[in-house]
Amino acid sequence: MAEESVPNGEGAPGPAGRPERMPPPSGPPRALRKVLIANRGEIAVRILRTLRELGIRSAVVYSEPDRRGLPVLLADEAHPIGPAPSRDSYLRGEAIVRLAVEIGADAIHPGYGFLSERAEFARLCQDAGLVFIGPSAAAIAAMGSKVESRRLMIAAGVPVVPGGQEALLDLAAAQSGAAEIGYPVMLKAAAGGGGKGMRMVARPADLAAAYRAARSEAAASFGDDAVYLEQLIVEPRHVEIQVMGDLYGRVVSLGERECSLQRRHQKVVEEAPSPVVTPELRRRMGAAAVAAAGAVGYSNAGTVEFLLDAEGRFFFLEMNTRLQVEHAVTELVTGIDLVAAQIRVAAGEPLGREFDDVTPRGHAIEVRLYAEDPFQRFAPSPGRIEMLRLPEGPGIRNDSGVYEGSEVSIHYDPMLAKLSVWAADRERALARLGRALAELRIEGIRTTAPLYRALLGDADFRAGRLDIGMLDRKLASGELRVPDLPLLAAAIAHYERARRTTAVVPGAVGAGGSAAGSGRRQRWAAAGRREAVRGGPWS
Ligand code: MV4
Repeated sequence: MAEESVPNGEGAPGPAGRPERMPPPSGPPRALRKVLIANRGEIAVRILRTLRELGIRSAVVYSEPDRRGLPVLLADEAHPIGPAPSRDSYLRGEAIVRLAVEIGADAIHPGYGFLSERAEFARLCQDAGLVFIGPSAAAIAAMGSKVESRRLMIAAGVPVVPGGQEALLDLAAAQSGAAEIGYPVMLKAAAGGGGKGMRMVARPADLAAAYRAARSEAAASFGDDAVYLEQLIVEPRHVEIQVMGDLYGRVVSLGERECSLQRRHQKVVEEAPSPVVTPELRRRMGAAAVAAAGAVGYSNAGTVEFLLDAEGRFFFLEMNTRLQVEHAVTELVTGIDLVAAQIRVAAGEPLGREFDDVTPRGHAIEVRLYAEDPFQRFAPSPGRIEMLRLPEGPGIRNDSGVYEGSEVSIHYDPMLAKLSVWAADRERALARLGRALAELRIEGIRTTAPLYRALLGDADFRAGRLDIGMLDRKLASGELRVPDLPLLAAAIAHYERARRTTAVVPGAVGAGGSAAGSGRRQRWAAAGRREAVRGGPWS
């Protein structure tokens, strides 16, 4: 895979036109002895783990409700940064930079979300003499604007979705533009991505209303109401390429992640490799991602998002200029510690030999555990985690930001933990995920774990037949029934109490209930019965 911006030959130019072995922009490698993590939850814990392995001292900031959080327990130092609202705590860029200087930190790791993709924050760090563990402020800014990044990608020869290169001046421009592209089209905010200010338009009669809606949503989300047009790609997959770049102009691809399983723009399951990406397609997408990164002089970890259509065509969507939630599946199939690589390249080390020829090995699947109730339309489920048993054993990785006794507040992202599995192939990874989910128990709050148990019984998911709309369609149609086990368990318990005194033997029903002839409902009933016997709520 190892698509590189700089061939190994002497003095070959990279796509950014810079010579190989360019001197680092800020002097020789700088030893990082202490790193401040400007984040919380599982990603703060993830970064802490690598810092300790590298022998680097760690510091975290925490908000008031996070004072007993897992990062505070695990870090070498923890510093209060303000009350619950993010803007008064984790988003206080200047205060965080000041603190870092005060405590003698050499660098700041922003994690994901919060300050991670704010070019001004990267600049603030640099101006204070701190290493920002991420790309340059210029690269963040260039990829932050959709129309700007599209223009750069077209110039770099990266395939983008057919459509306009300019923000639309008015409705008339939208009408002529849409007619030229051909319906259905997509209106998108020029300033930012992530699905905000985005409107699908099926036919000319719907354009005016969609145009107005997209503009006002773009204004509300980005403070900029400019929108532009793209052709709608129908039922594509979301496949993204992990890249890593050093400060000397070398960028490599670490292969793809399949992220099509999303619920309302929230990823829920990610895997590597994609079930449909061949080595040849991996090479082409990797080369496109490396060209995309090269076009903005990218360094550090980044992700290039593509839509992949049913004919195998792929189109650049946007570049995420940070470490992503789902980086773990790439780590599992490449054996590379992405956080360690981020720290090394930020310190000025060139990418090492392990980046020379990266080929995915085996198959990894990650599910995100959200504190949301899948039985109540994914309503937030805050509270105290009364009991927590995470799965263990072969091929399992937990990235959790919580422990038994943790209070889950409503102030932040509801993602508590990620459960990842690795196995030699996809079939075995699915089996391992099933086993892991069977071991998992969380009491006190509801989580999305039952959704993943249900997905494992879905023929399309098992076959790798995915697209970006699949999960929302299946949830809406009732085809993917998230079994209402708490109700079922309560009903069975009531029934048992009411009608008899003989003890129910838990062992009488097998896990998964695979006896011939037993239908799905019976299996769930069996599971519900076991649970009712134990008396615990469902995790
Ligand atoms: C699209 C698209 C179809 N056609 N653009 C959604 C979030 C933003 N990053 C881009 N998105 C999309 N852009 C065209 N021309 C479909 C989506 C889309 C999507 C993309 C990736 C992952 C999940 C998605 C869910 C709905 C829509």
